[in-house]
Amino acid sequence: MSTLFPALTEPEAGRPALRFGARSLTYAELAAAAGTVAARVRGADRVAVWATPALETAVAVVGTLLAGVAAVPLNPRSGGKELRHILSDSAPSLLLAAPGDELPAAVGDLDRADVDVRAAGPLPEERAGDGDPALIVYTSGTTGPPKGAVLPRRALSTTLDALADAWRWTGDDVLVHGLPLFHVHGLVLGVLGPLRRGGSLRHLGRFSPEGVARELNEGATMLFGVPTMYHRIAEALPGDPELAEALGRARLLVSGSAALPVHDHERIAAATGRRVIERYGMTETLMNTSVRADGEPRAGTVGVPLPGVELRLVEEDGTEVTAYDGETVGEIQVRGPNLFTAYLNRPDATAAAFTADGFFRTGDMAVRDPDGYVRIVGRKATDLIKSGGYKIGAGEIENALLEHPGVREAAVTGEPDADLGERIVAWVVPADPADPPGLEELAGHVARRLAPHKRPRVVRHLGSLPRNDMGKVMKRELGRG
Ligand code: MCA
Ligand code: AMP
Repeated sequence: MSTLFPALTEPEAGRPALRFGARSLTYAELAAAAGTVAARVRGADRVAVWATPALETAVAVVGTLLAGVAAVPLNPRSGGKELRHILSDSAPSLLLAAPGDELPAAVGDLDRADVDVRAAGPLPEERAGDGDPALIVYTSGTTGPPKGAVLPRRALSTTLDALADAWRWTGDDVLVHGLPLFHVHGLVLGVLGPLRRGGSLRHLGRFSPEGVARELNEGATMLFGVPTMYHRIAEALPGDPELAEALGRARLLVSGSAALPVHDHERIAAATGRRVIERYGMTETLMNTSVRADGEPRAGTVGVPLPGVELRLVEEDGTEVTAYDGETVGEIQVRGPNLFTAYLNRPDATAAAFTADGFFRTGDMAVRDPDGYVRIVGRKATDLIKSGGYKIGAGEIENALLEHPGVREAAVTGEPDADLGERIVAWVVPADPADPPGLEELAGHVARRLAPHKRPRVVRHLGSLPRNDMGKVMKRELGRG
C-alpha cells in the first residue's frame, strides 16, 4: 500500500501542477479538488470519466485514484455503439464530467457528477493495495468490440518510476503535449507521470506545432507525442525558425504509440540538432522499453528494456531468440509489474494473451541489436491498424460498415500514410452497384457508431472480395490490381 502521488501530501506553496490553456492548478489546489472528488466516489467499484482534454479530467482521475476506485476513461468522441459497449461492459456507478459537458444519449441514465476544479476538500489517505485496479482502458483487438484492460495501481507506479530512471525525469521537468486523455500515452504518461514526479504539465488542448514551440520557448523541458505529431513538426520546421529553436532547447523529445519514421527523425535532427527518443509500450503492458536519456538516440529503435521488465523474443515454434544479431526476428513477450491483470469480463482473451510462464504476447515482431537495443520490425496481426497512433481493429470497422444498408460485403486494411503512419481503407461490395455508398457517407457512418479516428479515409468499390477456399477474405490480394 503506497501513495501514487507523494507530491500531493504537504504540497509546496504555489507549486504548479497542471495547466490546460488559460486554466491551471497548483499542487495544493489539485489536492483540494481531487480530495473532493475522492470523497464523492469513495466506495464505488468503478467510475467513468468523460475524458476531454481539460483540467476536469485530470482532477477526476486523480481523485478517483486517491479514493482507491478504478477509473474508466471515455473518449468523448466515441460513437453510440462504442460508448454503449464500454458502459455496459464496465458498468460504472457514476460518470464524472466537466460542468457544461454535453453527454450523448448513449450514456443513458448513468448518474453524473460534475467536477469542480476549485472545490476544497481534505486529501484522503490512500488505502488501496498495489494490485487493486486503477484504470480500465479500452483497446481494440483484431475482431469484436474493444476490450477493457484492467491496470493495477502497481503497473502505474512501476512504469512511471522506470521512466523516471530512464529519462532522468524529475519534479523540475515541465512537460508539454496535446495528447488525448482516454489512452495510456496521454493519461498515464502525460498526466499521471508529471504528477507522480511532482513536476508539471502544460496541455495544449489540441496539438499544434505552434503550441509546442510556444511552451518549449516558455520553459517546458519535455515533449511527448505520437509520430503523426512529430511528422507535422518535421513538415513545419523549414518555415518556422522559432519551432527549431524551441525544440533545440528541450531536454527530452519523446515519441511513442507507433514507429517514428526514420525520415522524420532525421529531418528533426537536421533542423534542431536534437534527436527524438522512442519508447515502446502497449495499453496492456504500459511501458516496456525506451532509449535512455543517457543512451544513444538511434533512429528506428525503441531502446532497451526498462528496469523491472523482462523481455524476450520468441520464434513461431516457441524457441527463444538468443541472438543479439540485429537479424533474427521474434515476437516480443514481456513479464513484469508493469502488466495489466486481465481483460475485463474476458477470461478467454486474458488466458490467450499470456504464456504458461506468465509472459504477455505483444504480437509485435522485433530484432535485437548487439548492444541490446530492440528494433520493432512488424506486427503479427495484419488486422490491427495503427493510424495517428491509435490502434484500430479491422474487424470492428468491418462490422460497423456491414450495418450500413448500402454495404453488402466489407474488408478493411491499413495502407502506408506519410502523416498517419497507416490510413484506414474500406473495400466495399455495394448492395446496389449502381448507387455505391461514397467516402463521406461511410466515414460519417463509422464515426457516428465508433469514433472519428476509426473512420475510413479511402473507400474502394469492388464487384466481390477475394476469398480463399474457406471463404476467408484474402486481404493481401486487395490492392493488387
Ligand atoms: C472528421 N471528423 C469527424 C468526421 N471526420 N467527425 C465526425 N464524423 C466524421 N465523418 C473530425 C474529428 O472528430 C476531429 O474533430 C477532426 O475531424 C479531425 O479528426 P482526425 O482526422 O481524426 O484528426 P487528425 O488531424 O487526423 O488527428 C491526428 C492526431 C490524432 C492529432 C495525431 O490522431 C491523435 O490525437 N492521435 C493520438 C493517439 C494516441 O494518443 N494514441 C495513444 C494510444 P476536431 O477538429 O473537432 O478535433 S497507444 C498507447 O497509449 C500506448 C500505450 C503507447 O505506446 O503510447
Ligand atoms: P495500444 O494497444 O493502442 O496501446 O498500442 C500498442 C502498440 O503500439 C504496440 O503493440 C506497438 O505495436 C505500437 N507501438 C507503441 N510504441 C511504439 C514504438 N515506439 N514503435 C513502434 N510501435 C510502437
